[in-house]
Amino acid sequence: MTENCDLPDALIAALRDARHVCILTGAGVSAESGVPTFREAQDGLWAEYNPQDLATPEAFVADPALIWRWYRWRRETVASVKPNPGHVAIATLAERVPQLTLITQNVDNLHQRAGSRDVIEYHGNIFEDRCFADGSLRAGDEQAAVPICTDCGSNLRPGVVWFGEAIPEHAMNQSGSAAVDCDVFLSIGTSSLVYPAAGLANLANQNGAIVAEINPNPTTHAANFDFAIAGNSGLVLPELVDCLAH
Ligand code: BV8
Repeated sequence: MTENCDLPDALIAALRDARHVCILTGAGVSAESGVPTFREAQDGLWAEYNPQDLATPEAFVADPALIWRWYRWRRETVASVKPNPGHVAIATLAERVPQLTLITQNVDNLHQRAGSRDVIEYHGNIFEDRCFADGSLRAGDEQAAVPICTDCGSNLRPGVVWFGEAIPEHAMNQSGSAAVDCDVFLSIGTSSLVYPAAGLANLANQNGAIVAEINPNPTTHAANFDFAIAGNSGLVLPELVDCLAH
């Protein structure tokens, strides 16, 4: 640790020398904005449901109105919060390194609202409506219990990737290329339980990148990383940007 910087010297040096930094974020980065993480128990009305059971095409087919109520509740929650210093630090970091690729598992649009550009939305975006039949982007009737595709009459669905569904091809390809090419890979605010996203850090590591995780609760992957920084992203990331500046 150098003076005024509590982060590992070797990590800061690797970031200073990096040509290409790749960042993968998960729900933990949005936690400090007040968005419950994916695995935290949901409050109130939704406490009886497991998100993993709701975020599936089968659940939607079985009860589209229930799934729309869940996503509209989540949309309201996310629309009512603001990006936190962790989101802002990632947007700032993109201006401080030659190339930064940001891959997010989050569907909440908070990185974009913090100023990040070219965000790879690995699991889609909760604010998009798509035709259930062909996946095309549509503008749904917000008052309808289950909005209908005006083109083909199918139900509309939220524009997220559900369990059992393939990652959008462009997101998959761009993320894989960035993981292979990057010099430093930061895995931030994710339990690293959901694949194929959780495999990206290992892919980067196999291709010679320095890999670090930032999470108050070390994950099962922590031992495989070069650095496991136990801390909240809203505190660690602004400090990381500050350390780089000095
Ligand atoms: C697919 C959108 C195949 C919906 C989500 C092996 C290989 C491939 C697939 C699989 C495999 N094994 C199993 C699978 C299937 C499955 C899977 O991974 N299951 C898991 C549960 C084992 N994967 C899939 O189904 C994927 N699709 O593989 O398709 C295929 C191929 C071809 C054709 C057809 C099919 C699709 C997965 C996408 C699911 N959709 N979200 C929605 O949001 O409603 S995933 C969902 O979980 C969210 O996106 C979330 O981001 C994501 C991951 O969770 P995390 O972000 O990590 O959040 P979590 O709550 O778990 O953890 C938060 C962390 O933050 C914690 O560690 C906590 O300590 C930390 N934290 C808290 N506070 C802070 C903090 N960190 C920093 N600072 C803080 N302040």
